[in-house]
Amino acid sequence: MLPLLTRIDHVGIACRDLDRAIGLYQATFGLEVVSLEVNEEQGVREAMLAVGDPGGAGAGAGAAAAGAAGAGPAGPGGRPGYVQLLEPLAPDTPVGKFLARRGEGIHHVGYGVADISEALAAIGGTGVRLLDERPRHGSMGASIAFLHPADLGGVLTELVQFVTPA
Ligand code: CMX
Ligand code: CO
Repeated sequence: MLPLLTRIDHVGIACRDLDRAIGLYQATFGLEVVSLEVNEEQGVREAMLAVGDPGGAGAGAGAAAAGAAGAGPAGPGGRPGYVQLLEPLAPDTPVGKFLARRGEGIHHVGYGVADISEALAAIGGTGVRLLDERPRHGSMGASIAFLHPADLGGVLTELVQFVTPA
């Protein structure tokens, strides 16, 4: 069996105050925000901060896009790793419930896959429960899907297929 996971894409971190968390990661590590989005479907306001060179000259969203297109010294697939900071839009959302139950901290790990539909079919065949039967819309235009933490040693796991801009 081929390895389905191509790389570690991001670590998802639940926080109560996104702006404060961004400030902490900037002040402590000098990381830069390359994407700031609201994802209503996932119930979050979120920031992606690139770890490593986001793809060459300059920084910011443009550099991240260049990295995503394969122009920079990023990982396989041309995308750097990220810290994903997640603030819930409401208490009754995955991150809102997580904060109430466990407090701030690591919420999930996102792994790169080459073909998310194929990966879901293969993983579903192992008996691990899919939280998403079909891919959903994730940050920076990616296709994402989640796997149940109870079947993966308590780790909420996300698959990420980054769609290279045309
Ligand atoms: N990691 C590990 N375990 C988790 C978890 C997490 N992030 N979130 C919840 N759980 C556990 C709880 O601890 C609890 O376990 P116990 O019953 O053993 O105590 C159990 O799951 C149920 O907890 P819950 O609060 O009732 O949560 P739900 O069952 O309603 O939902 C989950 C849990 C994982 C199915 C839901 O959060 C989900 O569908 N997540 C996927 C979507 C998501 O997280 N989106 C936000 C991120 C978006 C992005 O990355 O772009
Ligand atoms: Co994520």
